[in-house]
Amino acid sequence: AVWPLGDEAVWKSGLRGVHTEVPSIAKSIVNHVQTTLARQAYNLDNAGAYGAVAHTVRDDLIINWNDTQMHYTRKAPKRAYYLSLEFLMGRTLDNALLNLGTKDAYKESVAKLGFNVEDLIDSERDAALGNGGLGRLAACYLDSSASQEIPLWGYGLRYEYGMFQQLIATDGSQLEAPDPWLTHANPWEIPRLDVTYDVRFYGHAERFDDKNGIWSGGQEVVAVAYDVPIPGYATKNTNNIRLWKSAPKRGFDLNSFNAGDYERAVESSNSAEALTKVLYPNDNHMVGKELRLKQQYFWTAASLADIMRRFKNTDKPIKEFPDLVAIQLNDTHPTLAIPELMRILVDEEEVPWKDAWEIVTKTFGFTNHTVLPEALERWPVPLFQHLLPRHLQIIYDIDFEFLQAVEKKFPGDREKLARMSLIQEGMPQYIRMANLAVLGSKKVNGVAELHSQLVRTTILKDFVEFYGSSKFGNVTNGVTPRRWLDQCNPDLSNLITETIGVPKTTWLKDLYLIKGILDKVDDETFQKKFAAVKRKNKERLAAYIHSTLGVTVDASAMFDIQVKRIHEYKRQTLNLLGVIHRYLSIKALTPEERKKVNKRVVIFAGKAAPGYYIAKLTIRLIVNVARVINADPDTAEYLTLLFLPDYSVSLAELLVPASDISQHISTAGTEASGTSNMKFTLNGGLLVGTVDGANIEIAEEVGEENVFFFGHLAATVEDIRYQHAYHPVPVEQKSPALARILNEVSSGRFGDAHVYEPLLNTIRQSDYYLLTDDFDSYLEAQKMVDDIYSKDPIGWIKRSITSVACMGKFSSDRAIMEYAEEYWNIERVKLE
Ligand code: B1N
Repeated sequence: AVWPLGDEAVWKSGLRGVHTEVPSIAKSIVNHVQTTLARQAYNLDNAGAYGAVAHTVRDDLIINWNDTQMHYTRKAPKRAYYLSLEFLMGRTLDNALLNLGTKDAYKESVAKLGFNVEDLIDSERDAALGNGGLGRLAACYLDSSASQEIPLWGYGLRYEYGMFQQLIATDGSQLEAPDPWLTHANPWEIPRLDVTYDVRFYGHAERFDDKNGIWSGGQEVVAVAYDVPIPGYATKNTNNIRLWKSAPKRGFDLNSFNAGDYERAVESSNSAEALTKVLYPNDNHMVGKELRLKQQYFWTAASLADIMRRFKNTDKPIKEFPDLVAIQLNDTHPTLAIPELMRILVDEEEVPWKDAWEIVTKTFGFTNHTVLPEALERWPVPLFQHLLPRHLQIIYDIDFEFLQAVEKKFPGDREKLARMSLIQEGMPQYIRMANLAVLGSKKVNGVAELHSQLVRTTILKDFVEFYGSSKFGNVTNGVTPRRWLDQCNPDLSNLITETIGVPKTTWLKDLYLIKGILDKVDDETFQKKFAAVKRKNKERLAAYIHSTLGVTVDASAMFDIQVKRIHEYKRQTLNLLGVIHRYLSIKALTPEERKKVNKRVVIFAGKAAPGYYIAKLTIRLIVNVARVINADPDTAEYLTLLFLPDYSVSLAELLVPASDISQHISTAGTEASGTSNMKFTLNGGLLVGTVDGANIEIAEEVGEENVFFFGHLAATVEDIRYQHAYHPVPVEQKSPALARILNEVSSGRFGDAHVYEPLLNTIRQSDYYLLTDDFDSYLEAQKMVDDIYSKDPIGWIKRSITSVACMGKFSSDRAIMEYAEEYWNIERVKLE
């Protein structure tokens, strides 16, 4: 190609590549201290040094980002877009250095400037733009798309406040503090103040006979783009997450300003900016707030406008849109993209309705992440009508045509029509977002085999009968082995590399290769090295616990970890009641008998949604039980219970490599997949779990004998709930052990007798999550764990090695390639 601008030689002499050598890295860091930060060696602390290093790495990322995006534009391949309201990124510096392959060079450069690179890495604040698994999955998928050279962009919101910070009050209850993560500039984003779109709310909608329409008036808000580069591992390919910030359309209302009404003038600008202020802190639970619906529309409208603009730059006819664009909906949160694309096509591009619907249904894919009824999104029609009047018309038109087709296929089945309609009848009516997402998508998938099966046979059963089963698939979740093995557990990563004789840059992108360590499962030297890595990781965690909680834990004890959002379906209470049982059992032993007890450190962490009363009570009970247990000299040597405050991605990176066992004990059929189960197993921790979500597939891979399963199966849960309702059996009869423990809590043994009654009553009364039914079986599984861990330590190490070796399937690279090949029809586009 001809050089586009000015003197080619001058341009080229100014361009440079990514920093790889110590002198140039050090020089760039000094340069950023001097100019970007306007500081000097005389007043530079760790935070300042972190800033300068981050800016140097940012430059590297931007160089690869530019080259990648230029390459994608030139090649004009089909691209995928991952629409997610959450991207739970955690820290960036360490990950960027490892993916770029420049960590050693940076370490040396930073040392030459008088700093320690690990300290700088630790001074970074997490980007916590997500609640839990769903948001972290999006982050893993972006890492995998870049690493596997798949042309994919993420689209999300640039929340000014991410997930709240969790504090624990003296009485043990959770307090929430805001997370102002952007107060110190964020070096990992590139503001694109020139990339903006106007987004309309409210106003007036007209609809014509051809089902096209006009939407006017109302309020307009501006979406401003911020780009976050996502470096692939051992490749130059660097993908993008585009996050939207809301801004007022005109700084403020000039009329009010001139009239001297300053307050009115800034009011409208405040309401525009409020849109992207804060992440909703609910996991697996819908909150029907207008502001949330506004966030969803603002984000989908801006993203689609941006996608459409990029498509139009290719000069292809609009009917070829699905040949160049695949859009994946991360749960129903972005479902408004379906009527919005219809609106753009029909109202703005003047595409006939039928053709537009064909384009839409070839473009979207929908991933469902939960079957919990309280999490399924439904919006009241009156609210929707007020905010998005044109979209409501479009939804009614889609619904009308769809119901005609259903009636044709299943004549006279009125109940079926009522169940499948986009509109749920009632006062008020509701719009069912999952139904809309199914109608508007080419394919629908769940996130683990059991979950996808439940989706097909329960919440979407009617749709499977209507469309046929080929529209409904499964893509089992995965996690990125870069962050969740190499970065968080470098010693294990190095041990794997030296053992299998394959370069790290190869096996970290083809995780099945770690099977190679299986050859050494009986090798004593290897076993010792493997065990030493685990021990060191436990000591690292023990040091953290000592420095944050002031508690000394014994790293030779078994580390038993349950970390995830606090939710009744995840049954942290089951674990806690098990701990109380353990405590009382140890206490009942003679000092001599106690010496045979398997020592345990039981660790909980996780946040409760601020409005979730029972979840908050659970935290309070854990903290107060811990107080009693940890102060008891009879049991101190054998049992420690801890609640670590403010769980985060960074804290997970410390916990995941340090578990001997971890708990994934949801009532069967409730946890769609789980992803921390994969992380813990990949790092050599064994699972105590129910036959649920991805636990099942992990057991299939590592061998059922290496997973401690317990509890009722998903198929029987419904029947048991029916029994609870119509033939209730008191706890005393079903599980005397459990009844005794509940009574101990009620008696005030752990303080605040009356406070915990509402929590205890969820178990004594309807027991929706089947704690009484699963308790005894849980204790048995835990007994197995104790026996094997204390009586057969070599056997335990072998189980652990075998587990790690068999985790190849759970790389998010495998998952992203399944989406690329089977859902998006997209190929790799490698940047040379
Ligand atoms: O998505 C993860 C799964 O591994 C987990 O099992 C699943 O619970 C989680 C509404 C959700 N499902 N639904 C949500 C989050 C926020 C929100 O506002 C629902 N999160 C999951 C990844 O597939």
